[in-house]
Amino acid sequence: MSGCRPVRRGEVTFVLSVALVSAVACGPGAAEPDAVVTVGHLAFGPSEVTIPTGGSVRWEFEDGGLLHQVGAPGEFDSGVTGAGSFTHTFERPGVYEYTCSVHRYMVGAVTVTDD
Ligand SMILES: [Cu+2]
Repeated sequence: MSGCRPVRRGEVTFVLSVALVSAVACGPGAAEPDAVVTVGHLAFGPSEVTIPTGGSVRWEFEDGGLLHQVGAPGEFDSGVTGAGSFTHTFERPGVYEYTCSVHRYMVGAVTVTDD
């Protein structure tokens, strides 16, 4: 019954494929951010967040389509948008103050700790 072996190999390959797909789905790209900031009502909420070095912040644009931008010169720039989200990973510790280029009074800060 030499036909049994190919079937077994096939099953093993299938299990490995599933494991690989799972690993990809749980990879860095799908990881939850360390902090989420809602861009709405002409403000950042919360306006200040603290994350570890290598952590990420996701800004979610939820202001009824009103255009906003999230950016710190030389650091990150979401572009002007009225929907969706923008995620940035902070590789160096420090305090990153950012604004909305459309509404300069919208200000926020990300503190990246040195842990
Ligand atoms: Cu704005």
